[in-house]
This record gives sequence, structure tokens and C-alpha cells, in this order.
Amino acid sequence: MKDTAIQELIASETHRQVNGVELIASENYASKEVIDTIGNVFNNKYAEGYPGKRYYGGCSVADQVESLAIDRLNTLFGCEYSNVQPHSGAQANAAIFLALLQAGDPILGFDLSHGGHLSHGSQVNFSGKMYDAHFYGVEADTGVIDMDKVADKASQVKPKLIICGASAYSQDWDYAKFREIADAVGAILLADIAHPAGMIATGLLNDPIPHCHIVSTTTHKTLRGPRGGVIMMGKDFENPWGRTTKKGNPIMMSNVLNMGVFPGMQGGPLMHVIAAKAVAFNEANSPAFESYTRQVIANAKVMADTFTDLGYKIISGGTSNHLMLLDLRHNLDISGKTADAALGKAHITVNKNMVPFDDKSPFVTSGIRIGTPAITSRGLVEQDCVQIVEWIDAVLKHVDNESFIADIKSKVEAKMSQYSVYPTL
Ligand code: DSN
Repeated sequence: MKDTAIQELIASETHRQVNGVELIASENYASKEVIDTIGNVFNNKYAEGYPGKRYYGGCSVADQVESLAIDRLNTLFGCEYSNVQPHSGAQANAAIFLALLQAGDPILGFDLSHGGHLSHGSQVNFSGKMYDAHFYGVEADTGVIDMDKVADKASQVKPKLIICGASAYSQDWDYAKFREIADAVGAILLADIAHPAGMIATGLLNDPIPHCHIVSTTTHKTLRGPRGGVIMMGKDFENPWGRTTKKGNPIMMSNVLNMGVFPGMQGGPLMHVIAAKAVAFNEANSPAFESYTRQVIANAKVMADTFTDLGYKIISGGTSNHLMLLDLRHNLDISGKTADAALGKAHITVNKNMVPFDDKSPFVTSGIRIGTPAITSRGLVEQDCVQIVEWIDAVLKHVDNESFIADIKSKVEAKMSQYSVYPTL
């Protein structure tokens, strides 16, 4: 039965994605192979359990798909263990917390209002409701994390788990220093690399795998796969609590984490999505993907430089990765909400974002977050990024001028309609 209503909405969304400038730092355009693979017959299959140990019959092909996804992810990141079943990054984190922590245990994460993520201890999330969450943040003058202050906070709080990683932090992470801090207080260290995963996979940003006990990521941001999450470990290790099997053998962390995902956090895995994850991990292991991630960073740098030349303030003074956070209080008297709405009318999509030490609410905010993964997938390069920044600047200086914004919109759409939404590989 043809569902005209939904088909028309998908056509509208396709039109929106083709003709606009997509600058949401957590979004991307997956390849045609990934998109086509998501819609496959594994949607019909229940496969609770893990390859070779399922609770349902008929899983022999599903086993091969999941094993291939695991092998490809292990190869991509040089790790010994992967779990490819988490439905999302937040659920990957929830499974890790469930596996490692007791309710009320202290945890230490990066403050959401400074660029962290909801699932790292925010009071409105399970991670802040179930655990005793504490935070480190950035310095007001530099916008950068001071590692001595992280160490001080860890020694006060004595967390069971330290989380490094962010949704809106434009500098790289010192995973080795975080590990020193974790070891000093006996904490397990988790890196959530949901945002920079693509550039870590290609060696352009610091690698958490040798330093962090556990690493989680989404698969759809800079990794450019289907929506989903994964958990990895560089090396499996015995659980630090001395838990043993009935036979007295030590339980390895791979078992603890697998139990956290299923049956702890989830039921049946989304095998159709796991198949598409396998496709994306293979793509990410190609020279073309490495060139892509180099261009993501080059595009972000040129955007940050152009904004700075135009008088904008970028938190932490610039970017080392794929994103930047603009504090609009510095040069314009508009909120993130107003900026987001005005840019939306020009078909330039960003998100309003709190900046560190923001005086406005999360619904209003003083900033916008801008990222280059999606426009780079469409083939845009440095000179296009300068043009986009000039359009953004023009819109932000004319937020109440509808005809001016409509004129920019037609230029945006004329340009973007020339680029495919499917990255070339
Ligand atoms: N919502 C994602 C982001 O925009 O960064 C994080 O989950």
C-alpha cells in the first residue's frame, strides 16, 4: 500500500537537505550505500544475544553481519573489543554506566553548559538522576579545559567513572592526562568520541584507544554511517571489582559491557542498522574518507578564521576539529535563538547553543554551534566556506529584514542545488 502522505514528507525533507547549507555539527550525509543498506530485510529479524550465542533460531546470517561489523570497527580503530549493538550514543553510555556503576556512585564529566553532553551526568538525564554527577568545565578567559583543575576536582569527588568528550568543544582532548587523573583516583576512564570519531579513525586527532579503558561513539556524525552507537576497548581487561564466574574465573570487561548492552539496556539489536554500520566502517577505512576528514578540519579552520576576521568571538579562540561555538554577545546584540531562526529563513541550518557562563536559558542561549562535516560531504571546500560565513554574517546583521534574507536564501539554494547529497567514495 503506497503511503502518499509519508512519501510526500520524505520528498519535502529531501528538498530541504538538497537545497540548504547544513551546518549542524552532529549531522552528516551518509553514502547511498549506507542509506540503501539501512532499508533491508534484517529489519525483520530478531537476534537477541551475540554472534554464536543467540536466543532465537535463524541467526546464522545475522551472526556473519554482526561479526563483520565488529571486525571492521576493530580494524578501523585498532581495538580488541567492540559492541556494535547500541541503538544510539546515549544508549551506549547508558549501557556502560549500568555495567560499571551502582546507583548513587560519583561520576565526573564535562559540564553540559560548557559543551558537554546530556548523558554525561546532566540533572535532566538518567545519568544525573541515577548517579552523583560532578563536572569540570572550561576557563572563562580561555574557553579551554584546565587539566590541573580536572585533577583537583577528581581528587575531591573520587569518581568511580570519569568521562571525557563533548558536543560543543572545538579543541582536542589530552587522553593521556585524563588517564593519569583517573589512575590517581582509581576511576575508570570513558572517552565519548561521538563528535570527533571520524577524524580519530583517520589519525588526524588524538587517539583515546591506548589511554581510555572504554570508548563510546555514535556512528552517524563524523563517522558518516547510519544512526547508532558502539562501544570499544583497546584492550580487554579483568573487571576491577574481582567479580568471578561460578567456576572462579575472572569476568572480563568485555563480558561486563556486553551484559550492560544486552540484556541490561536493550533487547533485540537493529540488525539492519548493524549491516549499514559495517558498510560505513569499511568506507571509513578508505583513502577517500581520510581526504574527507582532512577537508572537514580545513573547512572548519577557514570558517573560524573568517568569523574571527569579521569580529566574531569563537569559544577557545578557534578550532582544532570540525566545529566552533560562536558567542554572539561579543559583537552582536542577538541571542542564539534569534540567530538560529534568521539563518533558518535563509536555508542555513545551525543550532542555538549555550556558551560557557551563559546568562540566557537553554531555549534562548547566547551562541550558535557551527560544524563542517555535512557540507564537506557534499564537496564544499575552503572558498565555499568563506562564502557561507559571509552569508551568515550578512543574515545576522539583518535579522529583521525579510527581503534581505530572502535574497540570501535564493543564493544559498542556487548554490547548494548543484551538489549531490551522496558523498563520493
Ligand atoms: N545531539 C547531539 C549533538 O547535536 O551534538 C549530541 O547527542
